[in-house]
Parts: sequence; C-alpha cells; structure tokens
Amino acid sequence: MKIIAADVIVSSPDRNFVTLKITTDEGLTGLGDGTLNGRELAVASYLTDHVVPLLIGRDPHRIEDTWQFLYRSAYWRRGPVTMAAIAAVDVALWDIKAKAAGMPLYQLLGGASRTGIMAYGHASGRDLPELFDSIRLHLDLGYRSIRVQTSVPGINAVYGVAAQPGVDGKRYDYEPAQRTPLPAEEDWDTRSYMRHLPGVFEAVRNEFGPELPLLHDGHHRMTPIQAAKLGKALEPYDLFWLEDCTPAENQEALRLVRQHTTTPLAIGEVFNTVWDYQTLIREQLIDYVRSAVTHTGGITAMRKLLDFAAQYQIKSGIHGPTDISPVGMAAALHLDLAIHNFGIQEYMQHGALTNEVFRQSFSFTDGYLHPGERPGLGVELDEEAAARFPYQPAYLPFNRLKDGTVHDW
Ligand code: CS2
Ligand code: MG
Repeated sequence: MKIIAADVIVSSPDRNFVTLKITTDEGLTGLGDGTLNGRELAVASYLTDHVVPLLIGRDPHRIEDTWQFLYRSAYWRRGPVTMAAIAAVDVALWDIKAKAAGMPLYQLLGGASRTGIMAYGHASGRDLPELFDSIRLHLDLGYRSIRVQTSVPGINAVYGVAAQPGVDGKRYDYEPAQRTPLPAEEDWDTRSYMRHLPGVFEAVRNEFGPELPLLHDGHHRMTPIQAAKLGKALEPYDLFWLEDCTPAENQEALRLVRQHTTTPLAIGEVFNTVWDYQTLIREQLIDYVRSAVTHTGGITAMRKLLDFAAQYQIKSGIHGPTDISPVGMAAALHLDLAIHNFGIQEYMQHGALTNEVFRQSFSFTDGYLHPGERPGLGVELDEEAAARFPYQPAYLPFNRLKDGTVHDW
C-alpha cells in the first residue's frame, strides 16, 4: 500500500481545527488532529510545506519508521508545532492500519482493559449558587466526576469560568480562544485566589458530599511554595487532583510541592515529549500524565510515555478540551480503553457545528466514554461542511498582575 495524497484541512465551525487526511492507493483514508490553540496555522504550514511532500509514496503501515523519520530527519526536534504535526500523521496512519485490519483501533492497541472510560466535565460559576447549578447540570448530563473552577472576588476574568453557564438550557460553553485581532488581557492575583478557593471546595463538599470526584486546574499560576500551600489547604476536601499547580518547565520545582502536600498532582498538557516528564515521573512528583495525543507526537509517542509512567504507578489523565478535535479525542479514547494505567479522561463536549463537520461514533453513558466499534478511529470528516467554516484568527488571553507584570495565563 502507498500513500497517494495528504490533505491539510483547516476549518472553523465552533472554533479552529487543523485536520490531516491521508489517502492510500487502496482507497483507505486516515485522519489526524494537528490543532494547536491560537497557533493553528503554524502546524498547518509545517504539515503542508514540510511534511506532506515527504509522505507521498510511503508505506502507511510503517508507522514507527515514519515517526522516527519525521522526528529525526527534521533535525530540529520537540516543541508544540513539530509534535502536533507528527501527531497528526501518526494518528492518521493508525486510523488507516486499523481500518485495513477491519477493527477499532483499541483492538490493535491490545484490546479493551476496561468496559468504559471515566470522564470528567467542567463545572464553573461566578458565585456558589451558579457553581452548584453548573455541577448539577453536569451530573444531569451523566458526568460522575467534576472539575470545579470559580470566579475570585476582586479579579475580573478567571480561567475556566464559563461565559454562559448553561443553566438556561443553553450548552455549557467555555471557549478560551477568542476570535479577536489581539489576545485579550485578563487580570490575576494569586493571593486572592488562594484565600478564596478552599472555601469554595468546603461549600461544594458540604453540598454534594464526600464521594463525588472533584478536580481543579491551577492553570500554571502559582509559585512552587504557593502551590504547596494551596495543595495543603485543599487536603480536607479530598481532591481527585490539583492540575498544573505551577509552571513545570523546571520539573524540580515540584519537589517542594510534594514535600508539603498529599493532594494528587496532574501535569503535562503543555508538554510535548516524554523528555518533559523525566524528573517528574522518575521522582514520583506527579500522579497523572496530562498530555494530549494531539500535542505529544501521537499514539506512538503517548503509548511509550504512558508505559514509562506505569512503571511508577502514575496514571493517564489525557487532556480533552474543545481545542482537541473529535479526531484527537477519539485517538485518546482508543488509548484510554487499551492501556492498563488509565486514570481519567477530560471530556469537554464539542458544539453542534463541530459535530456537523466531524461525524463521531464514540458514546458517553452514565459517566463513561467508549470509542465505539467502527474500524479505525471511528470519526469521519465532512469536507463540504468543513469548507463552509473558513479559518478565523483567534487568540488565547494573557494575564497581567496588578502592577502590570505579565503572568502565566
Ligand atoms: C485547560 C485547557 O482543559 C484544561 O485543562 O487547561 O482548557 C486549556 O486552557 C486549553 O486547552 C488551552 O488551549
Ligand atoms: Mg488544564
């Protein structure tokens, strides 16, 4: 079998997506997600201008060889753009191989290790009553694990708090990337946030009881000692995890956090290779690997990363916001079902326009996701529908502290 075409499809139904479609001379096609929020065109160009010419004529079945070729022959390795481009090719090839084998991808990855994939959803509120309503909405939607994000008195805009909480029957919609010519500036103050958050979790536990798994995303904003202090303050509320509590370029920073708290830690959504995790995994400094298949070199690389993590009893917590396309989500679900060290899967639901462009076969029942039984990934792209939604420039916001200093968003 030979690759005869590779098309890069950039579309913007509810938000921008970059999809790679590989076609073989035997009529099989495979899809891969290369969406990098706010930098989509960089990956589209990397694919179109540098990778696609290298794919034509190749044997699509040689996935590992193609991965190594794209990673090593580029000379310039790692990084979000390169690894998203490699991921798009890798996932498309796994889609083709599973279709050629006539089985859903998870079967090719070793078969099912569980009957379903526990998912968590995003609840948020500008105040406690709105937050409680949002949690109830997600319980009604079938979620059995909930991420809690909340506004903070004195701060105008905080990550993760939905513009429309969905209480009035509208879809719960939090899309951080705004279709604006420049990034929106948001304000931040860590001390206000750290004073406010423990009280929110106390109220949520009082309202919903001790069992409901609760997660929170610190979104890279605290120093190591602040993260240690917050982790400790949240211990009475038994969080499933505290995510991205501090920027982790300096992996050793987590040693200080670990010294002070037993709150489980999840990190990695902005990571792109196993190398970003070496110290974190070897020294048991995290409990969950947060990478997305789309941003970490695809299924081939993610499986190796999760196998490494498994040696340290560290589990998966794959990144699944709406800026991971249904193709990237499907790839994650097949991996989630097959691996042993599965922890939890993030699941933000895509909008109606996105579901018009991407026809998916995964299901969500009583809190559990399943990739479905169709051969391959189980996602098809409607190219005519995709063409109706051309790319629109969009940026993620950024933060400034009260004194004007740029801060992690
Ligand atoms: C977040 C993301 O879902 C999460 O855990 O951290 O929503 C993140 O902000 C976006 O993916 C950025 O594009
Ligand atoms: Mg996050």
